[in-house]
Amino acid sequence: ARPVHLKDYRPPAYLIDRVNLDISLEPTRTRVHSKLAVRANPKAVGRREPLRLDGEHLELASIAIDGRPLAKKDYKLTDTTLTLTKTPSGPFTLDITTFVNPEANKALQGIYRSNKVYCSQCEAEGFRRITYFLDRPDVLATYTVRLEADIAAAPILLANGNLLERGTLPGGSRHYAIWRDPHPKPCYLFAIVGGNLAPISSTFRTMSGRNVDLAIYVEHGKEARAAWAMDSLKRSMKWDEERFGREYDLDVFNIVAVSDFNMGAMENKGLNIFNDRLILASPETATDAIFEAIESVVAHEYFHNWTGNRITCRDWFQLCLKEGLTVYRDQEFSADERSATVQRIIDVRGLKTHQFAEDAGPLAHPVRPESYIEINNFYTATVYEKGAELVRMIATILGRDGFRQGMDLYFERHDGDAATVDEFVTCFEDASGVDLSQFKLWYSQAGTPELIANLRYDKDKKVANLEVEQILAPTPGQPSKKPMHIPIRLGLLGANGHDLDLRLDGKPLEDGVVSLTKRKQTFRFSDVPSRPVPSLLRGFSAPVNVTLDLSDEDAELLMASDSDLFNRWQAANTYAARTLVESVKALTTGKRTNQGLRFARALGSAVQDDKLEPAYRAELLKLPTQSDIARIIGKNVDPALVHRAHRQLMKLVGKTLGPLLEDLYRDMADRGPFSPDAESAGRRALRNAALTLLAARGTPTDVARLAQHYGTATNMTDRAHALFLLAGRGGTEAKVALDDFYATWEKDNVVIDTWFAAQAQSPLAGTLSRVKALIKHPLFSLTAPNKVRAVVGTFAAANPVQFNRPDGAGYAFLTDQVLALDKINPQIAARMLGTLRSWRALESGRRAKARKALQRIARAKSLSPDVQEIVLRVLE
Ligand code: HT7
Ligand code: ZN
Repeated sequence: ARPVHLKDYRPPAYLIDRVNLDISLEPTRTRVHSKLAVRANPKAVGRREPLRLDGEHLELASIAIDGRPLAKKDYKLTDTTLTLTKTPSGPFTLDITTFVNPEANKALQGIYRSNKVYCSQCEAEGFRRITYFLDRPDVLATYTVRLEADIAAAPILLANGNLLERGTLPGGSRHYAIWRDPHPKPCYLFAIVGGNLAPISSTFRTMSGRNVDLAIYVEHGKEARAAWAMDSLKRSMKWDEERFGREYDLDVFNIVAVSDFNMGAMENKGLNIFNDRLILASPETATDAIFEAIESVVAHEYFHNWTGNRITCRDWFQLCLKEGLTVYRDQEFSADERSATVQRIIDVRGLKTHQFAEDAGPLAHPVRPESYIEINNFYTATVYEKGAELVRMIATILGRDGFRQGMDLYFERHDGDAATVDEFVTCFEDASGVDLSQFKLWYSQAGTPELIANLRYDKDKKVANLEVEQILAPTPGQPSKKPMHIPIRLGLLGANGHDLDLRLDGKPLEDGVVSLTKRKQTFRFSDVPSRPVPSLLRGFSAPVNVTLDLSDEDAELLMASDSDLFNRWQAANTYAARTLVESVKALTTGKRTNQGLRFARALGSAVQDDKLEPAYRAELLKLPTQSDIARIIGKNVDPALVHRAHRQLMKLVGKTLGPLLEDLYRDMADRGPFSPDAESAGRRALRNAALTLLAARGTPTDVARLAQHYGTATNMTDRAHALFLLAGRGGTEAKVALDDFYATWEKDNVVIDTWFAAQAQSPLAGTLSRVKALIKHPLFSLTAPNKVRAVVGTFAAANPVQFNRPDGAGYAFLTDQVLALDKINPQIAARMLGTLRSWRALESGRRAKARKALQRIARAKSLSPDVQEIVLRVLE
């Protein structure tokens, strides 16, 4: 497969204004008849080209232009295209009939069957697996869709838009439904569903007074578990009206939950399709983290209606235009619905673990990539999460009102367009008058900038000079980089821990934001009464790493009293990371360090403050992960030593803060019936964080507490938390809990994934053998992405010590799975392979074994473009 380049973009030579589809659903031979209204694109005049349509895995039955059937000589067919050599010069109608096989479709792109339900997934390029089409996002058409199926197999028939008509066909065993979507859309937003599903229904009254019928379709018997998703949907609709002035635009909004799905969910116009694990929730079956994820993903897909659907992307290089912006919107929604600080901590933690790691390795790419072989490989943390950070930085630079004016202009100017990132940024420039040309480098330059900061205090002049240098390390294909525009929100703390008034170059700095635009720049603060402690990058105002040489005392001051609670947490997290990196060094050299004890005590003082909300205190108690420490160490990493250092520090914190943790464990117990609200979830989170550290001490009392926590849990949050900890310890208690969990949930396709994952994540020596047994388990299947993620994904991405076994058996196992998966579902295979991206940072022994595993994949015959692209980039 050849790469596609952004610089080669050309508008389409033809446009398709209207699409009429008639789809007759059959398990192995579904007939798709499409009628397209085609015309030459006035923006591409002079380019008289043959009409070349995309199509893959299709059986072509017939083609006609303006009702006249085409002979074989009038078109050319390849595995991926259908080219019409002669087309009329004016507008014409193109009729095409194809057949597809949903039952055999295990790649889960196009029309497939999940648990007997017919469903579709078209983003990014799945529509070409349904019919021949111009499968690109800048071809926008209105769709009318007639679906036909067996009534018994598919009593529910859904498509995008509003329902026009439905009825039973002569004979009585089949029926049909006709749906019409009046909003022009690219084909990647097309969707259908046919199946035997149960709805829960509700209505929403929009701000202009229209009633919208809402429904969520799930497996029969699981309707009650969709209530939280419905509640989240209604809150999202309201929030988008209030915060962005965006109203929903159809008479119905449907969501369907299916079991087999390549990603989390899909924003098809008026018919969102979801992975069922992100819809179904009850206190007994779902953790607080899942409740939270459901709320944010339901909101995300809904918000796409304006950012993605009504304004879509010109080409796939502009993916962050819809994804980064929509992630920003869903993060803001969650911040408003829950604790804004805790939400920011969770988002930044995720950004660092996933995106910073991506940026530091061979898969680093700009937020707006310049080329790709397989676009599915670019649905990444960089496009999504870093993309959201870029939008947030624009908001930081322009302020809340300036940002809203820019967004309003974007909606007004581009509604109905297939737009670009440049056009988006121009709206903010035009609305505010601020020049964002240097800022735009964030879209084209990959890598995480490193800020080296230094504060010099002149006590005679009462001046604090903050010198900041930005270092932009090379990334694949980008050896040198230009300085970026980096907004830094900051504060200066006096000796008592209070914020000092900021005067930058003699003028008050009201919002506390400075712009770093040069490679090295000094910010001069005047009237500073005593040597201050800088609190940099408040609220994580830019996705960068900061190096600031703080003494332990300064770090402790920030941890105890920074008025910016995000930075208070950041100080604790940085202190923990520094302590862990030092103890890994100590383990390597055999020297001892006392840093752990000092950190533990400082942490205790910070957590003790009961004016802080429980969810926030829980975040303070969570140490950086082992993969965070590996990323910070950066080279010659021995994951076994990182694991040991991590365990030691957990144990030390558990021992040092024992009485405090025991108090928290007791005081934070649920008081009334379960509620998924943020406050109650925060109390459970704090209690479970205390339990984790207490369990790390490993005394018989601690183990008994853990087993009891499992046995007496009244909700899945507590039960799953204990299950993971027990599975990580092993022994009789683990076996009892795992057996009990299995016996309770073996019939539940969603919940049982927790049982798989808890075992795959165990750091115990026997885990690889267990994982090999799990993939043979009757409930496991390589064709079910959720199962693959629960076992293979958890093992490779969340079990650093066992995946990175020194004998390389973890890598060999992953290789076997990737090669097997590639024949079934290349998208998932490529994702699994991505877990090896940090192999070059490993110590030499493991590095050699990982390289061998990667080379085995690279040598394999007939790899998919998905896996081929990842293996080549990772090995490069
Ligand atoms: N826009 C969607 C991204 C997507 C996807 C979803 C399901 C299966 C395959 C997919 N490929 C791309 C989801 C989103 O970001 O909202
Ligand atoms: Zn999205």
